Amino acid sequence: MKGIIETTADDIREMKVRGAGRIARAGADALVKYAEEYRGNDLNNFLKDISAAESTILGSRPTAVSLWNGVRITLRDVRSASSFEAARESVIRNGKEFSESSFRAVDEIARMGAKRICDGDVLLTHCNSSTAVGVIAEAVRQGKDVKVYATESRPWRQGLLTVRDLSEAGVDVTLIIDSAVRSVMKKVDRVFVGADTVTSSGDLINKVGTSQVALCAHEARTEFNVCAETYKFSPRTLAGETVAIEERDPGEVVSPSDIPSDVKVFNPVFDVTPARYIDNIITEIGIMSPGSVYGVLSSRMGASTDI
Ligand code: RI2
Repeated sequence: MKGIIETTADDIREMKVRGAGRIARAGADALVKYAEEYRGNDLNNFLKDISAAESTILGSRPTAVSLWNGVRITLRDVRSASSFEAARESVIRNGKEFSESSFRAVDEIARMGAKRICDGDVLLTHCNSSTAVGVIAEAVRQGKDVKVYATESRPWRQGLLTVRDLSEAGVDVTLIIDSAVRSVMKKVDRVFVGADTVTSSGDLINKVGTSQVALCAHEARTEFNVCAETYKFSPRTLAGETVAIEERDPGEVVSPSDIPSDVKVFNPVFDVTPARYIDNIITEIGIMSPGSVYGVLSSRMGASTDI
């Protein structure tokens, strides 16, 4: 039987658990459970095992830095611990703290982001971001009358989750296919999307199609907002790394029997929206321009590795 680490990595890889925030919490929670249930009391063995667990979790999906930050924060004190018990305690404490602060960040973003929505606004969102949905739901909870277009988001159709979430929150929501974005954009006042990763130069990596939504918004002079907890900011890009864009199985797009055998299928999961198409990044520490991401990352990296 697989243990909590392998099961969690499989669930993330197979998208049974999905969404950048959720996978980060799942990774942290799995490490907490692993530490709680660890049998043994030797520090060196624990460090070896927790490193293997870290690699397994991080090997599940490559793009969302939230997962990397969640794991890194959970394990930030483990390698400097002076005893097995201190090491184990640090994983449990830091992992729990990360998950709790992640939920708090989503709530704070909902509160701040909702202020940017005006009564009567027409909004658009892409894919299924719990953070962006939280902002819209909070505005409606405050009594604002809004209409929302939600994209289907092929191939996984996460838009169906979004319309269900918004409908349950009492929002007037219309589902559109991804290629209808430009057709409706002139009617839209504001776009709200989530984030998998935000780079040090303020570029956004989010569900494939986000960059097309941003281009359409730019053309129509519609405000484009990114809802992102700061653990979606990538310290790795500050150090020069580029973000790997996950490619998934062609079978997610089309059944092989429906196309000639010589046809290739390209299935990238995310794309890059350049900072110049982004008006606001709504975070739990405030609403900022993409140009401010560098400062947040560098000040935090300077003081500590805590994001
Ligand atoms: P929250 C999702 O990725 C989408 O790209 C979404 O915008 C992003 O995570 C953020 O989601 P996927 O797991 O953290 O569906 O805001 O590939 O829920």
